Amino acid sequence: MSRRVFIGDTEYFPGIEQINYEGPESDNPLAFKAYDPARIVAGKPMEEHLRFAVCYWHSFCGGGADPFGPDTRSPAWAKKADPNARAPARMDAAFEFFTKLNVPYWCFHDVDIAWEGASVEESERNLQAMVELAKARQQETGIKLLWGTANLFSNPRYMNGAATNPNFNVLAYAAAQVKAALDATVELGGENYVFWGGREGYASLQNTDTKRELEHFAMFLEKARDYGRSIGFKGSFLIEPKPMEPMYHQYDFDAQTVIGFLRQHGLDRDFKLNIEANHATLAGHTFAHDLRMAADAGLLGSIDANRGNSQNGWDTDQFPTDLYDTVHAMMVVLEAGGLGRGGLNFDAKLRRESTDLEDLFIAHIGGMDCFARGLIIANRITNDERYRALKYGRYSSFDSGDGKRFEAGELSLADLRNLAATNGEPQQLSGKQELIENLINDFIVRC
Ligand code: XLS
Ligand code: NI
Ligand code: NI
Repeated sequence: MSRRVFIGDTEYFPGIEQINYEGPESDNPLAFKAYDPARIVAGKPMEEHLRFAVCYWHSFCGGGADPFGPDTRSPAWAKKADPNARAPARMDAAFEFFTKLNVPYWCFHDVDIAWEGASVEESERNLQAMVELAKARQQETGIKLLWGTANLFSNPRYMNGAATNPNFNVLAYAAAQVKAALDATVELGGENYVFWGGREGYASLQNTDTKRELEHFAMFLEKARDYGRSIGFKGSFLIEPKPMEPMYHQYDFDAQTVIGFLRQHGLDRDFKLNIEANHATLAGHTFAHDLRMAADAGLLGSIDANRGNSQNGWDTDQFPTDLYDTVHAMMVVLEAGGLGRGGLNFDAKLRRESTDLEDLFIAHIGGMDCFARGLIIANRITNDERYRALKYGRYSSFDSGDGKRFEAGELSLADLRNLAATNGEPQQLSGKQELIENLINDFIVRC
């Protein structure tokens, strides 16, 4: 018996059936080669490690437009002129896609699923209507919400920022949007709520009181946290760092900047980080670096999975296909004990030139397989005795004796000086970087 894989009255991806795992030998472009949801890795099923989500904005609102030309795709769900008809059609298409792809989660901004009205009340009503439809679709399909968020960067009113806008009335308007988006997230059982500070930053230091803006930002987050908790939101609030674009400088520059900010304002009990690969690279780091900094702080919340392009310096939001990158990312995730209530959201878009309906499936399948392989390989590496000895064995001088006493805070600077004088010139210990790199490549090839 074939399972019904589309929702509502229209099939938006005709000719595409349920995507299944067919194994590494399959040459079917519409099948998983590595992502086998039920396969046990490190004691739990792959789907529980990876918790994949599809993002609504790129996949169902974007059509390929760039600053030099319009959309190149016009799928059936985007063709209806009346937003009252377009928004539900888009949602049915989205839930058909999630179901056929077999992802457990989705993510959205308020304005992706509903359209802004002429007043706060009208926008709230539009959103509520679409939340009701989304709730019904979630119940029919079993697909869940990884996170919701408010778009506080597209509307021209936010050109000077939202929570950091010099105009209080804009800040209040942003708060209205966040309140409604939090209501929507809670109504849909969302596991997290995201803040990406798109225009929370500045274009010119000359006209900006950065100190005051950052204080407003912290106060705004505090009030959002209090409201979320008051309506029963139990999940994590997440900040998604990004150093620039659209602003010349954004306050949530990178993981370490955000960690410092959260701790400074006592927000680190409720807020964690949503690390996006391409944002980390824009900040001059690797994806794994920002994951590692968040994990070390105990604040790794969730991941926006994509990749940039090393030849240019902007947020290209490509689908992740670089195995080396996903292996390193999953090493951090496994060593951190997993993503908890977070997941892997494909904040990625098709290239403008990819215009077939099936391309959206192919792109996600590639990304899911890339992370599934990354997980399998990372699990083998992180359990390998040679890897562990090379990485953790380097610190063995702190495991006993004076090193251990130092870690316990028992040695003063003068004590350290005296030990140096007694022990003499330290023996050099090789970092063995090439050996560990070779080991990782051997694991990748043998997978
Ligand atoms: C943009 C961001 C955005 C957030 C959600 O660069 O990645 O899509 O994930 O607002
Ligand atoms: Ni993102
Ligand atoms: Ni991005």
